[in-house]
Amino acid sequence: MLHSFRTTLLFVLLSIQVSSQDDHTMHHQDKLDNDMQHDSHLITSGPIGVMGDHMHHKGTFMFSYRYMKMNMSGMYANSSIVGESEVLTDFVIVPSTMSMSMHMLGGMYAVSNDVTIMAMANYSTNDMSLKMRSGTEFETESNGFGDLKLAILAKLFAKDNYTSHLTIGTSIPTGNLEKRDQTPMSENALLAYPMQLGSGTWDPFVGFTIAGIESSLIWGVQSQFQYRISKNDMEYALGNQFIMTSWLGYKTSEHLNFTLRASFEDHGSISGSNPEMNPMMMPLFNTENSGQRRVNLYAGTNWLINDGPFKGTRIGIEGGQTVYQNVDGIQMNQGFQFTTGIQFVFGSSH
Ligand SMILES: [Cu+2]
Repeated sequence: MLHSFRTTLLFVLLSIQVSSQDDHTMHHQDKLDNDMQHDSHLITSGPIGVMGDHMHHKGTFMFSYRYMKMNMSGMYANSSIVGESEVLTDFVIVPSTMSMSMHMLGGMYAVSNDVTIMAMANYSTNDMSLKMRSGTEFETESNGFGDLKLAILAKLFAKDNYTSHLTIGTSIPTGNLEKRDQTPMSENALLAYPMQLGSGTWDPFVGFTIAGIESSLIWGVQSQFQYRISKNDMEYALGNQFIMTSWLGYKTSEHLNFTLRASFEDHGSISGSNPEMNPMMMPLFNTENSGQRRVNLYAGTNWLINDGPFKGTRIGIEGGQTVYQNVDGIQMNQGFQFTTGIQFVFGSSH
């Protein structure tokens, strides 16, 4: 993981050097500003499930709202399904299903043609149904604001038909780490790690995005690495995270495109542990059952408005399915997820 992070950085540094030596590309770059950035993050619009895939023209604001939902059911041990009864021989409680839904608000503002700043906030609701060894079933829920994210997007290099940028940011620990609910054991039980709303730490991240267009085809690749500097107040740190995703899309017109996307995620294990969570009680209280690698496939579509008073508006939807997962220990089986959202652009338009 660290290796791919270094490779990305090296690639980025080399690219900066190449583009600064290549003076005659400046003309192309101006053209690209007009074609691909101004109003038109739209022209290369990737899937709505990808964050920070584009930049904006100087003075432009963008406001976005997304809704994301994800379902999990059953348990995985390493890379195969494991039955509830098997889990219940080692633990008192087994989780059966979990659903997560998230409302995300985002803002972007282009300080210059080369620098866009971005902020994101989210509110999520997590529901989990669980079963006890005795056969009793119960449910827990947590909801609230998660961690805020701030980032700077800096343009790296661009040619006639593609553009790329570096993302540097941090998440801010605004999400609650002590969500509780009523269970058969306690009036006020602390919920498992995946039900908590934040990391509890300032987590810097760095990303690289390249996206382009080739007649009716749009494409893009984005990688991001997030690092946990320290443990939180509850004496643990979530794992570092590496995500790489790439997409391919087809424009049927200037107003509509269809996309396919694959993503690879590597979430590191939790280090330390919250002393209040009894690791013998249920798998998700045990930090040995954290850390996983997943591959997801997605299909999506974007509807784009290129003129009139709502110029720059985009409505997108994307659905996906986890097709491969390899988890450390025993964890929940991730299945279907989907994201839908709308983006509005306003401000400077030359
Ligand atoms: Cu934007």
